[in-house]
Amino acid sequence: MDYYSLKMRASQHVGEGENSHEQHISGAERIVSRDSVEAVCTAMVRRAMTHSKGDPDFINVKIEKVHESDIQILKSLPVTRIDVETWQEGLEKAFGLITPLMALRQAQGPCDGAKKLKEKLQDLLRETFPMRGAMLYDIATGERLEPDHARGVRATYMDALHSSVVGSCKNHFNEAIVLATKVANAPGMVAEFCVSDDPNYITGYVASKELGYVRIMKMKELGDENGGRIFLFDSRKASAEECIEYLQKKKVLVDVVGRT
Ligand code: PML
Repeated sequence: MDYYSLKMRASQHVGEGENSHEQHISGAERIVSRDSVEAVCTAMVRRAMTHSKGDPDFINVKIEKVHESDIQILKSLPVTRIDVETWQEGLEKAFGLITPLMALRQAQGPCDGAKKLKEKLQDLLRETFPMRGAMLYDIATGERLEPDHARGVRATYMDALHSSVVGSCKNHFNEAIVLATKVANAPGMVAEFCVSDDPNYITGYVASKELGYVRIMKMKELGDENGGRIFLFDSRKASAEECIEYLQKKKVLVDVVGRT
């Protein structure tokens, strides 16, 4: 059976003169069978036209045929959740899960190693706020590996297997578990750290093949527009090119099992 990849992005023109630019409003992507293409396309346009960020000036929908033999099927990462009282506590939990994985990098002093890594991670997270895509950070060298630092790296060409729902609203969890599963399977990937950039969505996650998908129910203050993704990568295990090629080109369908 042949599949089709559908991608939608909508933007709005903001500013005047030299300061004018296109601002992202909404985006979505699916990989579906031929008979769902029309309905999914309609739902994507509806999503773009009804977004809380405002009316789009520009909607781009791209539809491409995908051969079944080019698709990799993955089982979703196991999901666990951590409930916290405050977003500060949530961030602490996330840092606590991720820093030991970064510590593989180099011999850190036993006392201040974890503290330094946490500070590093906090700095990196701040750097992701203005980026559209994710940061690709090499834990072996401490370097950022995105070809374009302002844009970052985007994981794309993925969907949930057997997903028949044609929703016009974004479902953060459903989209994130698919993305995180693809990312965790990329060559050389160590872990992912994600804080949503939706001001109305405060749940975030950390994920890796070893950790699974760990939902942390509060990771920022409600109303805060800042969010971002860090892909922690190990250049001793794969090349950045291989990893980026997989994230941006490989077609993946994720068999999503369970939810917490
Ligand atoms: C996003 O879509 O903005 C990121 C969502 C991250 C958390 C999803 C969840 O597990 O609820």
